[in-house]
This record gives sequence, structure tokens and C-alpha cells, in this order.
Amino acid sequence: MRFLACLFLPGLVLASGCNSGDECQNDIDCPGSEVCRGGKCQPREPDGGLDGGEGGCDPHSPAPGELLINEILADPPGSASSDLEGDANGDGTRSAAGDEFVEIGSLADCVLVLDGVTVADSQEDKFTFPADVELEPGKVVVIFGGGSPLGDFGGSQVFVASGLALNNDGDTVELKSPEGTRLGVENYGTEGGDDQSLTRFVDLDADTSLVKHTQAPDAQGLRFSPGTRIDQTPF
Ligand SMILES: [Ca+2]
Ligand SMILES: [Ca+2]
Ligand SMILES: [Ca+2]
Repeated sequence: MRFLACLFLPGLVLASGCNSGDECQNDIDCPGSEVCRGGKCQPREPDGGLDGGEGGCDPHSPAPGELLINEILADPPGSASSDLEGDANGDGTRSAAGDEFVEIGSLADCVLVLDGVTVADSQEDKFTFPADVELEPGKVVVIFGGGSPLGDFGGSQVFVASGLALNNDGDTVELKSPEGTRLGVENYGTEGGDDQSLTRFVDLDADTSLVKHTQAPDAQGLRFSPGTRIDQTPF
């Protein structure tokens, strides 16, 4: 019954012997540096639970459902290299390959570590995140097909693949964990080839479908929004 004494006399926590490993019902039953987890007083996570959350919330590799494919540009607008409306990566040239992009967002409550996460199409792996890439909750990363991205992109992290080669008339974009577990997948058809991206009807809302960017609320005629919300505001 020791935890009851701690529960009602929190000021006497240490004096009443509520130590590491003791039974508990709530954090208040434990020493100040510990939390109640699984009915026992235990140390907080090694980083002290920097991300907050009950019992700590450490950066971790994404589990299925924690990443969302938020936007796909398979068909950069225009055709000539001077058609700058299609210059999604901002490098001054419209490129059918380099200006393609995939925007991926986090639905997790904790920081996600993307090291080794792979983006694939229906044929093969296209991009694997390098080491030390962390994604904050509610933020997005963008992977362009190539080129030298230039711009702010809403402050989002930007990466360049050595080609995405997304088919304009239909393809699959899949996210896989380093172990090969499917983390997310989106299929699209000929709607992907309309000189604009496909984006969530509501940004980072997994319950909404991908729609043509110009048909999303607040798109204001914009054809894509790499790194930003549909209305070009930051995540
Ligand atoms: Ca394409
Ligand atoms: Ca470009
Ligand atoms: Ca966007």
C-alpha cells in the first residue's frame, strides 16, 4: 500500500520510500525524476522525454500510419525548359524529371527518424533517406526528382533523388521502412498527368484523398506547393 501513502502525501514521496521499481498508480507515486509506467516507478527515457508526452517520447523510426504521402507532382506544368510555371524546384529550369516531387508529412506525436526509409514507385526504389534525418510532428519533407532546388519551401527539409520517374498516366508511390515494411502507399491514374500535382484535399489529413492541386480549397490557382500547405503557408 506504499503507493497510496505517496499518492496522498506527495510531499513525502521520498520519505515514504517510493523508489525506483516500486509499485505505483500515477507519476506522483514515484520520485520526482521518475514516471509510473507499467505499474512500476521507472526512470524517464534516456533523453528525459524531450519531446514530452507521458512516459517520454523518443525519436523513433516511423511505424505504419505515422508518415503520410501528402503531395505528388508527376507532371510538372509546361513542356519547354523555359516554362517556368513548371519549375517546382526553383532552379530556373522546367524539367520533366527534376521538377517532379513527393511531399511526405508526419502524423506522429514524436520526432521521426527517417534514416533508411525508402520511396519507391511501382517499379523500384527511387530514394532512401540518408542518416540523421529527423522529422518533427506535423512537418513535411520534400524529395525532388533532380536539379538544384532553390528556395525556402516553407522551411521544410528538401532532398534530391537521382530520378523519381513518376509516370504521368498512373503510378504508385510507396514508403517503406528500412526493414521493408510498407509505411504508406498511394496509387493514382491519368489525373496525375494534368500539369499539376495531386495533393491531399486537406493537408496531412489521411482521411482525405489526393485531388488535383487546383481543386483543393485555398489553392488559388496554384499548381503545386512543395514544402508548404496548399495555400503556400508553412507547416
Ligand atoms: Ca512524370
Ligand atoms: Ca526546375
Ligand atoms: Ca504541399
